[in-house]
Amino acid sequence: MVSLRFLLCFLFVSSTYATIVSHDGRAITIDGHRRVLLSGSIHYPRSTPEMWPDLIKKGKEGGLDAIETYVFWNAHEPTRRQYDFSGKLDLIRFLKTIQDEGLYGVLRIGPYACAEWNYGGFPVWLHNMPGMVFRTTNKSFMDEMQNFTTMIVDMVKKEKLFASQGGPIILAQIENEYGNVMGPYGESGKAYIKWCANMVQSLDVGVPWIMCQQNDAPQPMLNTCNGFYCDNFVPNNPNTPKMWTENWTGWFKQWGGKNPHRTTEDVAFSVARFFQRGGTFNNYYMYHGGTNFDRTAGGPYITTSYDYDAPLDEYGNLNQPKYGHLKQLHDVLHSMERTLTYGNISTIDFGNSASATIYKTEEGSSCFFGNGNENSDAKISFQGESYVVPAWSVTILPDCKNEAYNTAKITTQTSMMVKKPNEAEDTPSTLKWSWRPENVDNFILKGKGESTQTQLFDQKVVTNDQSDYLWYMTTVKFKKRDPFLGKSMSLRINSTAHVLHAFVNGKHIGNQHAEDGKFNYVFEKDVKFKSGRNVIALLSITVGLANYGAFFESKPAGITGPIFITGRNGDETIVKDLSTHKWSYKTGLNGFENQLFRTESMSKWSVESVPFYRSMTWYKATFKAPLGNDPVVVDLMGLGKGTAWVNGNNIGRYWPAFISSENGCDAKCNYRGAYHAEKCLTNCGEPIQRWYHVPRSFLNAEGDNTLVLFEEMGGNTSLVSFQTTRVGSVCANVYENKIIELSCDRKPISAIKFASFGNPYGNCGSFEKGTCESSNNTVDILTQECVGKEKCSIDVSTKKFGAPDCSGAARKLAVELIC
Ligand SMILES: *[C@@H]1O[C@H](CO)[C@@H](O)[C@H](O)[C@H]1NC(C)=O
Ligand SMILES: *[C@@H]1O[C@H](CO)[C@@H](O)[C@H](O)[C@H]1NC(C)=O
Ligand SMILES: *[C@@H]1O[C@H](CO)[C@@H](O)[C@H](O)[C@H]1NC(C)=O
Ligand SMILES: *[C@@H]1O[C@H](CO)[C@@H](O)[C@H](O)[C@H]1NC(C)=O
Ligand SMILES: *[C@@H]1O[C@H](CO)[C@@H](O)[C@H](O)[C@H]1NC(C)=O
Ligand SMILES: *[C@@H]1O[C@H](CO)[C@@H](O)[C@H](O)[C@H]1NC(C)=O
Ligand SMILES: CC(=O)N[C@H]1CO[C@H](CO)[C@@H](O)[C@@H]1O
Repeated sequence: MVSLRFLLCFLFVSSTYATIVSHDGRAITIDGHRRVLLSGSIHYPRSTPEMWPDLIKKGKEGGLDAIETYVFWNAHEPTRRQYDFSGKLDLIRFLKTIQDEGLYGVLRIGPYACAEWNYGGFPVWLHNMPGMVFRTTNKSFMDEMQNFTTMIVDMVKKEKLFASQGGPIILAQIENEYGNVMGPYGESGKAYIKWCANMVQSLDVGVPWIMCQQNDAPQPMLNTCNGFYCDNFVPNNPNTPKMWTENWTGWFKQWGGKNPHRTTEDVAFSVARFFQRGGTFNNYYMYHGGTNFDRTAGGPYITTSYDYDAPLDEYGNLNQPKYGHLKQLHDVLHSMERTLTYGNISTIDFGNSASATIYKTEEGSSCFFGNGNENSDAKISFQGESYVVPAWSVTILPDCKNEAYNTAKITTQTSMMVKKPNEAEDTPSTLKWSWRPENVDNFILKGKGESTQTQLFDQKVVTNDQSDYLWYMTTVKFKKRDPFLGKSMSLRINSTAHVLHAFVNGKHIGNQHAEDGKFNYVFEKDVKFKSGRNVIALLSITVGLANYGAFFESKPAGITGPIFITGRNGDETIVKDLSTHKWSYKTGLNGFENQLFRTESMSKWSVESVPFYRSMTWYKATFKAPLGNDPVVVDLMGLGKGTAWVNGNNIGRYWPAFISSENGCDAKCNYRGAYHAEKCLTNCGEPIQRWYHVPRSFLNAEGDNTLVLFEEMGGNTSLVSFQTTRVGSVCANVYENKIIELSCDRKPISAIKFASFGNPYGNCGSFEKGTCESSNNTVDILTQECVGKEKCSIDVSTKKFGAPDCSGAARKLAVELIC
């Protein structure tokens, strides 16, 4: 083992040496050796280049072998043949950072990414090319896909980043989860997959290509599994190893929704079971989710935070215990690499969903005891010993005798994160604001845009997705004696606008958006029209374009109609169809065009009578960067919906006014049983996202910083404040004969809040003493060993804490310490 690792390190530093990556039916092989590979997804545009080294280093320390990323076509080619690889989009720099840490890379070029990314990663100009159909044998599509894929491969080759050239990339991916949606594409879909395979084979990258969720992946493409569990997955070829390219560590968030959590025990269970059943490559989706800055969130309605409940949180802090519990699992799996990849496999079925899997080589054996029963613990007798495997867990015994790891027994600390106020000097308790109105008069009073058509267009077609905003405007004339006038009338719009604001003759008559996961709704409001000319101005706002499903590129966005005015005259309903009226269009808003968000913007702002709850309003404030290195967030509670910038950097859309419903958070979170979307929800009755990440590199450490908000719906800026996020307290609750590491993540431990050795109960933040407890002063022992230090390692034993009589039951140490 040691010599193999040493050899690999050597290969990394001397980058002129090629690494031979191949596979057999058992595993990916690197220079002829079968490997157990643990990989984690980190998408480079969802953090900043300044954050990358720390994130990747934490991945390595967490026991990962590889970092995986998609490539985001629409970010790199926002306009056809005009490319952007700067800043967060510097793919090569990201791959070199992976290389510098000595990790492998998995490059999922796609170029379809899905990934809750705007339009799944496809540029909207591509959709707007004549006759375009995505992801099938459409020549225009294939030409563009080949052009982009080839360009990426060429860039990566030029920097010698494929393992075959001595670089870190051991695997590449083409297409993405196509098998899940391919039915509706019929025969063309099948032909398209063959074309994809041939196309990438011709690019000659020297490492294997994977196609995830693609049962018909042609050889030599490796088909792999994505999902919450992949233990039952069988590759489509005996020569393809069992690989899991997306193991969902959590789930994403949607505006108006609830915060999903996937328990640490269940993620560990799914991975251990996958390896128990012969898996050898696992990638966590996500390992660090990060942030959907700017307009990159997919959708519709996906939030700016892409935290994903991943092992590293949105800001790059360790999400404990998930990070540490998985690190221990990785260490155990790596220690068994040889038996797992070369051993003969035999299984014993104990019934009731309990089983043992034995990997046997000449040198020794390794065992997994799995219990898939969600209610009862399994008592297993094996080679003269007896073991208890808790419900919904896997025990790993690297020597088939001693339990080294159980997925349900967490011996890693739980970290409770807190937000701290900005303690920078001269920071007033509330920000001082200036403001300006967004000038909408031309549109809402005059109905004047840039182009006219006698048709309602899909928003993508008009805007090319250069903006979230599109005005649809028309005029309606009523003669004095028109039967409509004087009747109660309403404006009725069938809308697929993610958010719609409607104005009649300059008056805002309402706004609306879809709810409960639907895409469309009917907007209907009573309106008073006047005789003569009336202006109807509709502002349609996208909140992330759809990113998933067969033919998702044609899912409508904007106002596709029909639009009616209805009036009632006695029993008679009169309907006026406006759908084929002359519609005037205007993409974007003035404030965006004039770049009011730029620090150097010369526009006039007023400090007088800063308004509350005024729609279409720009706000600006200056602030000092919080001291230290802790990640910075801005609390936008009190605002409606809009966009925020810090020093001209777009930190994403915000929408704290969209409150989730009250129900669904009551059930106690039980890790036992398969994960599903309604499990372990939090934040019912609250906004899904209140805090927005401001990466340190967006801030001036010295001097002033500028926050600009564009508020669409109307909000109250009184509570807006900058804060830092860090570990506030740390808890552990472990059985005796374990060693527990406690750490405040590079900060000194300041006090012990609770400690008891015996049978304490409760959860982090609310531990209570039980009926038995050591009479030794546990708090004093821990104070001595931990307080003032950045970390301490506690041997949880009767030797240290005494031996209270807990009626024969195993003793536990519960501790909560303050950072
Ligand atoms: C596909 O691409 C070709 C360009 O070669 C185009 O002319 C054709 O209309 C496209 N659409 C369909 C549905 O085939
Ligand atoms: C992509 O297409 C452009 C023409 O639009 C061409 O100049 C370029 O060489 C193509 N790139 C690749 C890698 O095929
Ligand atoms: C593994 O199986 C092969 C083929 O059955 C056998 O020859 C070999 O001895 C086995 N190895 C061990 C360690 O049991
Ligand atoms: C408009 O929406 C209503 C309500 O959902 C629906 O019944 C009606 O069929 C829609 N009309 C069209 C033309 O889509
Ligand atoms: C704005 O919010 C603050 C803090 O919650 C509150 O005290 C104040 O009354 C609000 N202002 C208005 C006009 O509602
Ligand atoms: C207290 O702990 C010490 C070890 O530090 C041990 O020797 C002693 O027996 C313990 N006392 C009690 C009452 O448990
Ligand atoms: C392969 C797999 O498990 N796919 C699942 C991914 O998650 C979605 C949503 O939970 C399921 O519908 C899929 O079946």
